[in-house]
Amino acid sequence: MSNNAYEMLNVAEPVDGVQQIQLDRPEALNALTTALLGELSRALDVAEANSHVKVVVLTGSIRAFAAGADVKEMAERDLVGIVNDPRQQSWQRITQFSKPIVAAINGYCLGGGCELAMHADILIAGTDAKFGQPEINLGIIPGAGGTQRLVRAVGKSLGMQMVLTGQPINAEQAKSAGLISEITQPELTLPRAMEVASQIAQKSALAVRLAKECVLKGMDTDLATGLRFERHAFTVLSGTKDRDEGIAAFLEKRKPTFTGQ
Ligand code: DAK
Repeated sequence: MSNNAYEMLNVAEPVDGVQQIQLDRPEALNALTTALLGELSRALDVAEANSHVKVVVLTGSIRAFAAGADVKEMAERDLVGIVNDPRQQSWQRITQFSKPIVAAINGYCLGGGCELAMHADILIAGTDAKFGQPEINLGIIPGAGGTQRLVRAVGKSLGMQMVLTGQPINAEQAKSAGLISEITQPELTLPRAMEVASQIAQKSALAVRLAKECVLKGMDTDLATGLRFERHAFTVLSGTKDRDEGIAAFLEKRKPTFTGQ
């Protein structure tokens, strides 16, 4: 069932802990206007507060995950407009979302679209997906992390090549570089993402949240700090009912029932 509080998103009711959010601006290949990013940010606020949502699956259409920031809208923004850019808050919201996001990507995944995909925790793409940072062709550079997250994901040489030439890579290249974790037939991308999300949704929400935080923290810091962060998180989890339940279930040879306590 879809929630029509949004004009450019299809937000499904959560099913078994998984909520699907679909970018739905087909006439512009899901180009990310300020309004679309604002709706996404609002949907994530709602998902963050909803205990029935354990994992979000973010997707677009078969033709495009998202073809970037809306160039027509960007054309209207001068220097002061960019300094006061309201999109910044939406990007911040997406960055700070504490639950896992699995992206199901088909078709064009360019510019801000590629940057949005890189905000997801797990990326699954169809054979026809194209990833790129074409901003250089517009005389600009990526503005939502493309010069930073892309290089961390695919390494310096390929990242630099993509950012400086604007040329996209295909799903095979993205997989071998480590940008995505799996490739599927286009029609199977969303079902596969839902399947992965469902597996995660069955785990302890507390452990999932801290595991996500640890992995992201580790990508941002030196090894010693990351390990210290992991140690603290591990210690915190030792005081949870879910940890007792997980271990008891293993010993009793049954499936655990996690409550998020
Ligand atoms: N913006 C607006 N409209 C777009 C669009 C976009 N990025 N991409 C496609 N469209 C629209 C097209 O204009 C066209 O609409 P009509 O002209 O028919 O009204 C419709 O979608 C279908 O597109 P095409 O006719 O072009 O379809 P094709 O299959 O021929 O080509 C394409 C598909 C994806 C190769 C092509 O549309 C294309 O090159 N699109 C632009 C891709 C691009 O340059 N993306 C990067 C945009 S810059 C920031 C955060 C983020 C950013 C910046 C700052 N801050 C927080 C500061 C991000 C910047 C960017 O992403």
